[in-house]
Amino acid sequence: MLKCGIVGLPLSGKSTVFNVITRAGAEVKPYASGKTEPNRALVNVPDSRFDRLVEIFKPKSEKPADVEFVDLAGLSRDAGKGAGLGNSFLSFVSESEALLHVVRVFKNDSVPHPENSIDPLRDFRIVEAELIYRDLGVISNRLARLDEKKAKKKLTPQESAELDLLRELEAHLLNELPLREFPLTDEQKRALSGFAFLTLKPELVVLNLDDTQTGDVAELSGLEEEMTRKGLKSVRVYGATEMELEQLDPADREEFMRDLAISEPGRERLIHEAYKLLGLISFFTSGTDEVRAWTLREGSTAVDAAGTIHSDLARGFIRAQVVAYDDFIANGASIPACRDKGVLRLEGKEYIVKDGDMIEIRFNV
Ligand SMILES: Nc1nc2c(ncn2[C@@H]2O[C@H](COP(=O)(O)OP(=O)(O)O)[C@@H](O)[C@H]2O)c(=O)[nH]1
Ligand SMILES: [Mg+2]
Repeated sequence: MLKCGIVGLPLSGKSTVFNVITRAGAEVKPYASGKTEPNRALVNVPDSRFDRLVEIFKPKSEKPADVEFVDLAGLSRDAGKGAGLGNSFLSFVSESEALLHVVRVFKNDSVPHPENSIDPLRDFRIVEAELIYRDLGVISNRLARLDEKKAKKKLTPQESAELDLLRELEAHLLNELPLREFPLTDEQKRALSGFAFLTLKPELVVLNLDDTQTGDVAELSGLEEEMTRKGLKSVRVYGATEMELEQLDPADREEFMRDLAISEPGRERLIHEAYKLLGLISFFTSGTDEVRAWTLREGSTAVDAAGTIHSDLARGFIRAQVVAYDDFIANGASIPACRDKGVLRLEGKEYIVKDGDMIEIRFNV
């Protein structure tokens, strides 16, 4: 199950954004609570291709792809050094595969700001620094243990390599840079995966605006430059307004969206961006029993796809019958027509699955 954690300063609008995405109705309030247990909700990934396949096959059951969103308690200055909720909060972040970082841009005198002024760049840097401190802590614990061992006996070659790499990463973090800005090989990334470094996770910045803040927003100039420098992507959300929007009926909602010049509701925009950010693709299994969308990481093989459905399908994998959704639709949603045209293919284990593939696994166990 894919998990996306929402981080940000207290009162930046994290629960509001969570509600926009999930319609879960989590509590939203103008004061910081001492709550540590996060709000969680599963969200279906909106996909018009899936909807069309359901219309075509009229299956007995249907299941879209889903992502879990976790709304965490606010991260304050010095959390990484153990202040406030500190470590209990950070343990929830480490179980997320991607981060949505909510930054307050909106002005609202009835909502206090923990730093007492609206300054998105400063707020962004406070939270980034806390994530960096936490990763530094993880590294120094591990380095201490490796050093202790080294004092007693010789380290294995892997341990020596690990020690050297961790020292470099430590120096990098001490320059206040996240690990995602450190050049790591795929092999090194794999070796480090057990540490669940927070600053290595893909991150999407969510700019939470008032509905008066459209076009060029003066408050954003510094932060937008910083994100460009860091190669981070951002989405603009009118948190409070879009939360209300989710409660309107569709016609009113569309009018509202036109006024704000937003083409896709915040909910779908955020889910789609998170999905892209994570390098995720969908493939489909379809028939009259069930139409289902499945989530895979880009670059996964046909066997990985089989294993996502069921471990037996991966174990007894023979071949995958594949047709691209677009080809299927272009050929009148007819499998025999796809076969005649040669767009229905049989693929082996090593086939790299593409977004929108419709797949049927042939297997034998
Ligand atoms: N004006 C305005 N107020 C907002 C916006 N987003 C959140 N708020 C208000 O800010 C307060 C804190 O929001 P909440 O989502 O609970 O923040 P959290 O502490 O980060 O979870 C609430 O009173 C919200 O109604 C926004 O986009 N505009
Ligand atoms: Mg909250």
